[in-house]
Amino acid sequence: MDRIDFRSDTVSWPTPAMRLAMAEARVGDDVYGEDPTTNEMEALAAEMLGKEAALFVASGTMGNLTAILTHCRRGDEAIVGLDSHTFRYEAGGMASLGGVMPYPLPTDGLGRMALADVAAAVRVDDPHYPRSRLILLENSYGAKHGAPIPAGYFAAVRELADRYGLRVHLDGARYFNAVVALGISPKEIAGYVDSVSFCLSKGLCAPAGSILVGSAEFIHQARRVRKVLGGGMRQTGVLAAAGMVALTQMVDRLAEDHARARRLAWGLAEIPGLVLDPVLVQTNMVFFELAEAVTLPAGEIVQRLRTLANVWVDTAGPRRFRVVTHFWIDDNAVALFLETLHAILRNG
Ligand code: TLP
Repeated sequence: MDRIDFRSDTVSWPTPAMRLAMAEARVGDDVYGEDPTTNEMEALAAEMLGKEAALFVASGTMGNLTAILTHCRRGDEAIVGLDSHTFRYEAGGMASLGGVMPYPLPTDGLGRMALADVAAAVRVDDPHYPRSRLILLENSYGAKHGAPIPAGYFAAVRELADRYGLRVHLDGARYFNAVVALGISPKEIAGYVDSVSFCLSKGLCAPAGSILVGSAEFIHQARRVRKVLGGGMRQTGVLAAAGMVALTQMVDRLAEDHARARRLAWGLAEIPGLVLDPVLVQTNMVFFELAEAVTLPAGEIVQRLRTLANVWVDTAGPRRFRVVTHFWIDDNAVALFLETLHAILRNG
């Protein structure tokens, strides 16, 4: 990469193996169901998560929206974390395009809605209310330091959903980060939810795309919804070739990103003026804050890191930062970031 970019794992470039695979990809028209590489990737994704079928979509946002519009009718309600990506950062798509009403609930330190809150949010059948239809979950949970939520929570939500006749969709943008961190099979959590969408273009490094998995009937319906959203993309084999590399070569190595994020967090904790709890870092995200004594504005720190070392980080609040590790962040990048930030804070 041409910079040291910690702003997100979305910034990761395709790997050399991906570029090669893309150049040689066999392609066809995917709207006709004839793109061999896309078909191969969808079959592999479904198999990895233990679901019947899969659908390639353009982005994580499209994966979640396609799932919501497939599960819900207009006037249905989706119970969702107040700080989840789907509620906060997907432009209100479920409401604006689907007529689906979100019912946001607070989440705990790992990003879990309390089961009692979820149960209390379920509507009785009354013409005053929307119809409760869907529970939306996220794993790993971005707003809670990328926490990997253990499988037991999903088992409990499944039980609750079955009790009330609700569907469950998981925004698994970083699903493989979660399962690698938890040391479990990708089939386990997926087994408790009706659908999962996960991203190829974050830590897995593909240039674009996400995959939605679920039952054969669900994916059959989702294919129509994707078409409505303008997501019938023709020769997607070029992208799916990178996706195949992502699924076969890039999953296990996420553990390296997590270990590097932990080392980075412990390094930050040693710098005077920064506040964080490195123990919270379980996947590839590190959040930290400026101590009260620091007078330099966060925006100035961001600028100086760029100017001095071509290191790019993002703020996540007036005195808060988020840094994310990925394939293109190596130990030298971490060391340069720590050194430069230390110097900036020391010099004031
Ligand atoms: N997240 C991006 C930004 O939008 C914040 C990032 O840099 O983290 N679910 C989750 C949990 C996500 O973090 C994201 C992207 C999405 C869905 C949406 O994926 P895309 O960007 O592919 O639509």
